[in-house]
Amino acid sequence: MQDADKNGNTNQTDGPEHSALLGRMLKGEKLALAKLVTSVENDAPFVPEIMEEIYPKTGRCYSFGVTGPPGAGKSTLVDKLIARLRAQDKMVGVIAVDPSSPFSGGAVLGDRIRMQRHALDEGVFIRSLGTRGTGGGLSRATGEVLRLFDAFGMDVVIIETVGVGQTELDIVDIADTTLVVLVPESGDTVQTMKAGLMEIADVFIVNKADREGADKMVSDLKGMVELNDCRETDWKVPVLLSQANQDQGVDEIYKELNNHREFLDTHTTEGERKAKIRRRHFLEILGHRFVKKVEMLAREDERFRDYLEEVQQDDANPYEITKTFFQDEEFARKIFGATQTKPS
Ligand SMILES: Nc1nc2c(ncn2[C@@H]2O[C@H](COP(=O)(O)OP(=O)(O)OP(=O)(O)O)[C@@H](O)[C@H]2O)c(=O)[nH]1
Ligand SMILES: [Mg+2]
Repeated sequence: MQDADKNGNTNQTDGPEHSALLGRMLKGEKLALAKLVTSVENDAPFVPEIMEEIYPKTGRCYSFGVTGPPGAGKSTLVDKLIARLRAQDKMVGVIAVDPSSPFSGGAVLGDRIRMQRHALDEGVFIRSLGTRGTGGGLSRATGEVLRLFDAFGMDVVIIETVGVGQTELDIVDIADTTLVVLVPESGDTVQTMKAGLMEIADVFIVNKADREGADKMVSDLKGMVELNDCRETDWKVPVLLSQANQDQGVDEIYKELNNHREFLDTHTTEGERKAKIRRRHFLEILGHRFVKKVEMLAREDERFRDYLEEVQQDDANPYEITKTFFQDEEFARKIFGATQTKPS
């Protein structure tokens, strides 16, 4: 494990180097952007400082998530959508999130991402994110990469996530609009994930229209959407049929994306929406910092080790020990107080 910094704080010696990197990124250098994405992924100690600095430059791009079971055709669809965005001269960033893969960076780009034809396009930046280094904080990392892309000047950021499960639900929460891509074979998924899907989908897509059962799937979903009352919004969730590999039905999907974006702009005030996002960011950052501090204590603090010893005893009660810990002023100071927490 790489522990560049004992305090979970900025490592001073990194200072000039990472601000130079940031400067280069803000000037539009993709290599610098790529390096910063890697830092976010590895949760490098200077990341909070970078984020603080770029935050005022964020909030301009539009983002949408594309989620659905493995092999549904998400990347194929994303590839076609990139082409439409490029035709409008939009600068596009893609984050391909794979909660099941430890790999990141270039490692899985070959197989899973069918967007290579855009890889050499100056106006497209594609990056995959695996779980490695993020320490379970894939959702945090995705949000931070999105903000880096935003500050870099991307007009649109696409977040592709494999699967339909809790991690994906967290991740799609980050995007403005969520497309859920299903295939005629997804019947079981739809049944088990019904409530979850209804909550997250702004647009349903039944891809692989060439397969048997596609029309039935569309009408089933339409029925479910009609009956759905778990969302407080006037947005009517469209259910669209596509055959992404033949570029069929993609224009309609692109149109609905724009409709939803317009809906967001007109139905929630920008201020309201951003206030909500900032509130979520704050809680996320706070939680993450807290966890890092506790991890640091567990590694390095003698007295904290006493707690760890104690909790391992046969008759120990972790709840009771947690209560004692929260009342321990020395640790309150170490966690919330001055930034320098020298191991005792
Ligand atoms: N028959 C058929 N095949 C399609 C269609 N769209 C995509 N495919 C194929 O389905 C396979 C999987 O497509 P991908 O775009 O990689 O699917 P994905 O959802 O991104 O897959 P993962 O990222 O691995 O979860 C590829 O072989 C595509 O060519 C379609 O409409 N019909
Ligand atoms: Mg894919």
